[in-house]
Amino acid sequence: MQRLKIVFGGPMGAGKTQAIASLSDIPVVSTEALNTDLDAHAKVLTTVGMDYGELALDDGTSIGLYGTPGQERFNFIWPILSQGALGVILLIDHSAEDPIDDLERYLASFADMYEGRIVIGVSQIDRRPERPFAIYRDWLDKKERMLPIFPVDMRKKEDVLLLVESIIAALEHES
Ligand SMILES: Nc1nc2c(ncn2[C@@H]2O[C@H](COP(=O)(O)OP(=O)(O)OP(=O)(O)O)[C@@H](O)[C@H]2O)c(=O)[nH]1
Ligand SMILES: [Mg+2]
Repeated sequence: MQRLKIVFGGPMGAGKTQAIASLSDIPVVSTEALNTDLDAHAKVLTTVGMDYGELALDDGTSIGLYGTPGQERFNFIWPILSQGALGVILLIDHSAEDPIDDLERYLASFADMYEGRIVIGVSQIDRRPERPFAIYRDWLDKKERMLPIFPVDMRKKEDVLLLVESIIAALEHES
């Protein structure tokens, strides 16, 4: 059986762990610890190693879902987890102080070490509805980065699936 891998990256609180919990067919293995960096994000738990889940597609293909820790002090883990991945889903927290700065920094890190397909999901839009979604498109256009980008809520399985399918569709298109 073919074994495929998709990685979730992005800042603290964007919803990487939640995304895998929403989509996985198996109980998720996660490495969460008490968050001691409350300045970066107020949530109680944060990933300190990785999350792992699995998704079976209709054709029997099984996809391994890997979540990275968002804190930049763990950035040495990002390239290790991204090795051999079909694609990276970069999640951005729309309600963060400066989500464009997050996009710029995390995209630079992931694009630097990973040559494959990258898809962007912007979560937490409901928590900051007055901020326009167009800021991301405008920034990507300005930087001439033609990456697919979607507004998503990681608590919704169909939204996570949309991101995964966008990576798979791109691969089918390429092959
Ligand atoms: N309101 C709202 N909450 C969301 C949305 N997407 C995810 N969440 C919630 O936001 C929180 C995100 O937390 P995590 O999934 O732990 O974030 P993470 O990206 O794994 O963070 P680190 O492991 O610390 O890097 C969870 O409680 C989710 O349920 C969204 O679109 N709107
Ligand atoms: Mg996490």
